Amino acid sequence: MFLGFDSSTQSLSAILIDNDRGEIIAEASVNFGAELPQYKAPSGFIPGGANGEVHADPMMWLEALDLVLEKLSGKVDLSKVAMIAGSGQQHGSVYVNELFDSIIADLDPTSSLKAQLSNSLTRTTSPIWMDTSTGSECKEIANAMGGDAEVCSRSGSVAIERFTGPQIRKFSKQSPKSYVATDQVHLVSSFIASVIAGKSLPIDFGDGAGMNLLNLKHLAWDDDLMKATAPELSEKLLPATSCLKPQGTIGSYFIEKYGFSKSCQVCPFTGDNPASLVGMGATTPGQVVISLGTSDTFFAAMAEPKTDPQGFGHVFGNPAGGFMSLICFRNGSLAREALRDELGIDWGAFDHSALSSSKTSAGKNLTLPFYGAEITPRHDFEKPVTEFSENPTDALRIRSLLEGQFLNMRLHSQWMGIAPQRILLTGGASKNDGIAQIVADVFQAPVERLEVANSAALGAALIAATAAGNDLVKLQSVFCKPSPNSRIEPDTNSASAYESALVQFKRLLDSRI
Ligand code: ADP
Ligand code: XUL
Repeated sequence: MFLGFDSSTQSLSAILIDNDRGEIIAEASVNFGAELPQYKAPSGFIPGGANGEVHADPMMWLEALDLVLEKLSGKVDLSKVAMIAGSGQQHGSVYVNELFDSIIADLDPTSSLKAQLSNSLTRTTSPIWMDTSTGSECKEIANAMGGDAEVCSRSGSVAIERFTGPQIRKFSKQSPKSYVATDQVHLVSSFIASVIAGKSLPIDFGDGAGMNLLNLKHLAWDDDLMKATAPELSEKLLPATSCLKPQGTIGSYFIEKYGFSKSCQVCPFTGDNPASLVGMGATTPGQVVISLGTSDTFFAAMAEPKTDPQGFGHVFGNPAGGFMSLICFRNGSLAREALRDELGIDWGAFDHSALSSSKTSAGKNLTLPFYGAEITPRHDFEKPVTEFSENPTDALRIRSLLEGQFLNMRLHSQWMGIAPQRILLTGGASKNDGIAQIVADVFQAPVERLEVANSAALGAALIAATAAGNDLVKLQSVFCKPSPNSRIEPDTNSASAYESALVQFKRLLDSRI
């Protein structure tokens, strides 16, 4: 059996698969806001950060790891797990001191991870992907490198606020003593993987490419980028590797406490988007995935790295080899939730009744769908900007917000030059047929959902199975099946309405940024 974890923005989930039976054996999940309210992070991050800072508490992730394993070991015998892999929300960084490695090597199963690891950090909270506070550090890194084009050609992205390099730079400037005391900088993914393995594990190529530090040509940390980022950074990073390379066996804490076998191995964890690419069965070029999670992302596998001339898109490592392109939109589920809450309705009403009753207004009313700072395009919006040609009823506001989100996605993915033949939809909001219909109509392509909703955790389980010698293509043909009757065809009658809406959307956007 193979176990995959996904430590995302709002939850930690695990999926256990049995390869011989071609089945998911068990799933478990911990929602940070609902189940760990003591961290005062209802959406997984600490609200109210100053100047665009968005941090989360790594102890919350560790407490969730104990909790998810408690749930899972109550359901199944974990001694049959041969390999573990996982994924984490990308870009977030954890700063550990020189005690970390010795603590994780010798964890006491009668105590908790949180109790034993609370003294192992040099920075008590972790900046996560929603953080937009490092504008000046991005400029400094780009200047030191001779411009953004150079940063992009080496790392696959221009220097971006949420990426780990600029975040490390900010920490090294603001808290130089704590930075010097930092023994290693981990990503969310490598931090959790290390705790499970009982030793510090390297960062993988998929997630490492989200740091502005990995040279994509050499698949190794880039000396000049490290120097431009922070002093002695090379000493604080293990050499990057593939998430398909097992790194040794699981720590004794997990054997004794949750019943894993001594021979269970652990792979380096990857990012949630690369893992999702695997879990959606989209690791070969030609398919587009749209993930509607806390962030909305648009991604596709590609053979050669192709960079976004506007600087919003990114190139990450594809766990199956090669690369993937990705665009991330910060105002995803949280923007949809904000309107849903303002209107005081549930998801059912938001999706079904509102969208079916407003069909004739497709593309007629514009919304720039941003409730806060956006990263694609980069701008500090405060609230949505609207331009309605009709009376803004609740139903029209919902339709227009969603159309705005997908028009913005269509506009900013044009550089990839992909005319999607089929869009694979995943993430929390993907189960809604009304939302899926708007995706199909705006892109004029059929939309499919897979049987398994949590594509990142499933992808991680498939990575574990592949690392143990199984064939990924075969695994994907078994585990990544479209859910029956989930296909939504585009309404071709709306094609021209959305062509002109795209032009109008761009005009409105350009007038505000
Ligand atoms: P992440 O992996 O980023 O933590 P998920 O893919 O689990 O996120 O999605 C979580 C989000 O999905 C929540 O913010 C919630 O608003 C949204 N969500 C959950 N259920 C629905 C639904 N039925 N319709 C629309 N959105 C939903
Ligand atoms: C990708 C990004 C987000 C996070 C959280 O660049 O910032 O999608 O991975 O899911």
